Amino acid sequence: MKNRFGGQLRAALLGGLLLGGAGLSFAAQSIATIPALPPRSTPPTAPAPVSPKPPSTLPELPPVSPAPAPLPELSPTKPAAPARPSTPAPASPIPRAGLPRPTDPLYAQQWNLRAIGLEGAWAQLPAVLSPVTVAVLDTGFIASPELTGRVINGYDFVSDAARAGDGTGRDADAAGAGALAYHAEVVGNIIGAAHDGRGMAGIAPRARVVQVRVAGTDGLIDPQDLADGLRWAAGLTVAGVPTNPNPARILNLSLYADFVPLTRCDVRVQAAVDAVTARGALVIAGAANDGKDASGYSPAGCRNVLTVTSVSEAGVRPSYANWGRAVALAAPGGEVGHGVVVSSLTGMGGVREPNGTSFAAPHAAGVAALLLSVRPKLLPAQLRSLLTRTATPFPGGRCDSDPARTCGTGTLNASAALQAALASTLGK
Ligand SMILES: [Ca+2]
Repeated sequence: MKNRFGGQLRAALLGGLLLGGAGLSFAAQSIATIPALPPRSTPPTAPAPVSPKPPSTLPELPPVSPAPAPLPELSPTKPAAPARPSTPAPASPIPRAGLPRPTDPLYAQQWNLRAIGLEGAWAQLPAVLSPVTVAVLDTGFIASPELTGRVINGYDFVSDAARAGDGTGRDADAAGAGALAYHAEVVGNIIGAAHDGRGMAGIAPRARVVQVRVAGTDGLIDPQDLADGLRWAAGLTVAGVPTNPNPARILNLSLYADFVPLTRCDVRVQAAVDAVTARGALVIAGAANDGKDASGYSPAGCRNVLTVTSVSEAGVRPSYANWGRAVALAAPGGEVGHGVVVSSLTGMGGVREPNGTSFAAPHAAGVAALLLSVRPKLLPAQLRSLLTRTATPFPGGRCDSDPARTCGTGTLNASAALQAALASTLGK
């Protein structure tokens, strides 16, 4: 097993959290001395709510019951459209307002957003969007200015006080601690950073993000903490923990469970994934960064998980990115020296450029949030189908010269996925 405190520290940190090599280079930077974002040109507004109770509680799911009614079964392997034939949509009077091209200064460097056709997706959005909540199970809550008013301090599921770094085991404060605390912040920002003329642009800039802490300060994740965090995030009951008032329909896991062999999906994680899927939440996971078959990893190798690996800007698999039949599709995760540019409070100049499948998965989570914002009743299998069948084929039809090293159906295509969703009444 891994030595978390000696010479294997780096390897341990690369374990639970799906960081690429360059992702650690900023980990030890000072928090206090680096301004996050340029000053506002308008008067400052009230500080972001950081309590577990945000001002607008808009649960997307009905109140939890001990035995939630199961949703209709859908095979993940069947295309969504034939599974439930829909009648043609009547001509819609809803104006197509669209989101304009962001003016955020980092946007020009966000090649990853262009790579998934986001401008085409944003342009298709109607004026009125359904509220969407995404849970990020990761290093915990950071009050990111990119998510002001939309980021929720969820719950701290790290049960081992020695690894939690906050003096206690599980508690109601999910605040991140330690040098890796930026990881959840960055994942959340990729999903939902505001289009506000500052910092970066996010994929779903109106989505709400619930930060659920499952990683210790060592970056490692206990499988039971992960399983309980998954259930809680989707609004299911967890013994000894108050029910989540902001249940999420999309759960982003840029991690894998430690302390278990990497040979199959851990049964505890699988049971939790199945439970939240039945509840109507889609689990999206990074494939991990060992350059290996993802099928042995939890959750990447689990049933009902949309597993996402990385591609470079050229649209091919970086050597670190896991591959194989467990992988559903690819999204930009960058590579060493050419990562994903993001806002981060503790990054140099308020910016980081990490790489890894940690940063590929939230692309799919963000696009899934856009899909739910226009089709709020889409089921996990339908979301999965929309995302995978609309993916852009890899250059030459494969992500890697080795045909065994597959990366799913292609690279995430936000514009095509949204177009397909809007062309259907599924989930309306
Ligand atoms: Ca921004």
